[in-house]
Amino acid sequence: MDIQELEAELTGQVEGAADMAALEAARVAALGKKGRLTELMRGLGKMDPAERQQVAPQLNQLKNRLGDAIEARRSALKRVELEVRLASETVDVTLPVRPEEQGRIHPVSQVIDEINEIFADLGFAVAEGPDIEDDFHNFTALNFPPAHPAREMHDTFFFHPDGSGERKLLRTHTSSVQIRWMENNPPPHRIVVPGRTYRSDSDMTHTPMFHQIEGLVIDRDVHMGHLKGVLEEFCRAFFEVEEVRMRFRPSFFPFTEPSAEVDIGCSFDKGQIRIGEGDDWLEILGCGMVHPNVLKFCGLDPDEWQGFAWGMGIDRIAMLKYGIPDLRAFFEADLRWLKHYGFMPFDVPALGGGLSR
Ligand code: 2NM
Repeated sequence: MDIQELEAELTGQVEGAADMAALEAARVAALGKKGRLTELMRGLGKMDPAERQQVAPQLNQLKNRLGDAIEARRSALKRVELEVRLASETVDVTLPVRPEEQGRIHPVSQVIDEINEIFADLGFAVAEGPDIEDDFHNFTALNFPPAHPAREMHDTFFFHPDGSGERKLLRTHTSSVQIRWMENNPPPHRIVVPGRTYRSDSDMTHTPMFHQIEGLVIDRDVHMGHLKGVLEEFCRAFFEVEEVRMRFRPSFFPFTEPSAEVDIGCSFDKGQIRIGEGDDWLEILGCGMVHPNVLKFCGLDPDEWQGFAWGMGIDRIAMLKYGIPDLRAFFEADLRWLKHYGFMPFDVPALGGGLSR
């Protein structure tokens, strides 16, 4: 048989193979054990030397060219196969999630985000610190006297003494973070500190772990007028009302002097509470001018620096704002509760257009 004719036929089969299976069949038909070219090459043995010398190189070259053609076809088919797969497996990530997203943001997380947003707008940074504290940052630097009752067992969760005899504890307020911040950053200061806090207390209205947010402003000439302005602005933004009536009652904290507790005006109407109107009062936070001893413990000269601080419970104001009746349900991880009271992940609080929309 004419070798050129054979080459045209076999190459045609290879190049015309529509898929991998057809290509493999073409390869076997040409180069397999009983393939056309293999049979021809087997025939070389029976040729006389002169003829063999002429035919053998032609068959070998044909074998090489066929091999190359098969490889070329194989990679072309592979490329097409990949393109088809990529086209059929594309995912349009811009399509909406279906069914609706299952996850919810816990009301406490949502309210922390809201408060951070309000104070970020006023130029505050958000600071965080460890839940496990030492006596100095939780008590001593905050001007708690050595025998203050709040240090004792019935309020504070203490760890067993470590090798050096030191008793670590779970922070009872986030103020320890303000101390750490003042130790490690140069004044002036403007921070808010949200976080978990712990006290050995458990009943209808107290959980042993709860959340606080505290704020701190230290500068050369800030006074209680600034404190009042900041808290008024906060209450308006947080409760999303035009005006909030506020009342400052004298109080006592070791770490502030003078100290005050703040009530906001509200009304109770058929079990519904309304913020900012009516003639009832609701206590929402404690505050005051930072005690000179606290400034000294943080290495600040009280004759040069002064400022104010405040603290409030997040869980209670989250209940208040979103009408959640039972505190203890907050930490039960009940998915039905979370689905009812939780927030959609994309409902990120933003000041433009109202915090909670
Ligand atoms: C409150 C009430 C009043 C407070 C004070 C400080 C610090 F570190 F600057 F001394 N941090 N937080 C403070 C003041 C906290 O919570 C009811």
